[in-house]
Amino acid sequence: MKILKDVMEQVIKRDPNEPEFHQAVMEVLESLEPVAEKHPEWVKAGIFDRIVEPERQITFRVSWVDDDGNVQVNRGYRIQFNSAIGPYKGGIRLHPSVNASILKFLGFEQILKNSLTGLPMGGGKGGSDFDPKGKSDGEVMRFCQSFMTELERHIGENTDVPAGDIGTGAREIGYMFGQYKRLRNDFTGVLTGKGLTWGGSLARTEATGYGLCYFMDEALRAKGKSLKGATVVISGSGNVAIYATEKIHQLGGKVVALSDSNGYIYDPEGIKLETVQKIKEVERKRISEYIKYHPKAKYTEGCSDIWKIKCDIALPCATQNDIDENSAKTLVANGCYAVGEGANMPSTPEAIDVFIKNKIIFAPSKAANAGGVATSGLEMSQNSMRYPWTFEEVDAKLKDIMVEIYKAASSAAKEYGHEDNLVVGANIAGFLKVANAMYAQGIAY
Ligand code: NDP
Ligand code: 2IT
Repeated sequence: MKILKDVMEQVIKRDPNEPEFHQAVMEVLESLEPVAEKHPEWVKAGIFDRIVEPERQITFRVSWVDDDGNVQVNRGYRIQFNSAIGPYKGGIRLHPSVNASILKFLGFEQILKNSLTGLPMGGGKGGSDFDPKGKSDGEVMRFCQSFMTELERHIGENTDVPAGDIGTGAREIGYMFGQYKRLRNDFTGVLTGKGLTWGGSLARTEATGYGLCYFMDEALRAKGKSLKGATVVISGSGNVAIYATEKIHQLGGKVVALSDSNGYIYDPEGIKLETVQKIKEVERKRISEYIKYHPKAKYTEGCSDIWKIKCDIALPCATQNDIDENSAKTLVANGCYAVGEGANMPSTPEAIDVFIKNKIIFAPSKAANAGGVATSGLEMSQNSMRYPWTFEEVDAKLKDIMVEIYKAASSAAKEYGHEDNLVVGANIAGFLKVANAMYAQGIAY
């Protein structure tokens, strides 16, 4: 459709050096063609032109002093992408690869993901090219404090509520929250993923991984399949991968491989999660350590060959563009029948084509990993009420939300003529609510 092609061209022209952002926008715009045809009033009101441009993009200097007394300078970002249905909401990524392209792709995806949760949250994302790996606790603390010294003025419980992402876990959220409170003298739910004794929600730590499994459980059931007895390969060994592994095991599947950016472990008897948690959550070491505890398991340098391991279900839970066309073909050739994206945009567009053409049950990230931000939304509710729910209450709500997201995505796919295509379904279902709100609120912003 010409209008959507024009929007895409404008995006590329405006920021020619942002390939990840282009990739995310292209996929969504392609899905939205039938919506644009049905809603000429949205085309006329420039909804498509406006949704691809962040409402506000903040870049700032983060200077801090390392343990040797040297001054270090990083770049901080916050992309406040869309506030049509609620305050900006999305994680903070701390990784040396962070740049505007990556954070804009993540912020853009977050708009539709947050809409899919059914909770009132707009889309945003932030981060820095700071690498927490190998830094002391003191260095991480000083970085986080400096980062928040600037970010503080741009966020707030009704404005923008950041959370964790790659490199930002409970430790970093703690240091950032402490600094926010110090500067503002205000104890509010300005961040999610907080500690349980200071406003955090039970089950937030587990939520993304658990939610992914609840979504897959539902998607598999709809096709007469089940997680029970399934062999599962998961990439990554961070927050999402760990709790996806835990839930897969609870639901009767077997996870046989995990990775980090250096390599992967293969344990055909099933990954021993306590060992992974000790290595990753307590000691902050590399996944290669696993074979010291379980010598029958195998470690391989380099992470991309993990997709050569024969499996029924693949759950990429590390980072973007982790599964390319060749890996997708290998997975399919080895009999894999379902792929659930725990990470954001872990499959390249060519890989997605392979999955769709081969009728693989393909659960796209903005639907499948929405459990994390959904539970952040539940943390915000509990903060507003000043009343915490039990683990069981939060977990039950998370499960309901994931089932509803599956239903919304699969029925939108069917309604718009793409039955079983959850990529199209999730994009449309997420978009409709945001477009309606933008239209109702008029043109500015
Ligand atoms: P963590 O920092 O806890 O773990 C990240 C994992 O991915 C690590 O094992 C890391 O390995 C690996 N990884 C990161 N970058 C690369 C890379 N460039 N190449 C290979 N491996 C890499 O992050 P999370 O588990 O929180 O996040 C994982 C994914 O899930 C991300 O895409 C994130 O955006 C997404 N996500 C997270 C949510 C959350 O609630 N935390 C919610 C929804 C999505 P290494 O240690 O070697 O870097
Ligand atoms: O990508 C994501 O959805 C997250 N990193 C979680 C964001 C959040 O606000 O909980």
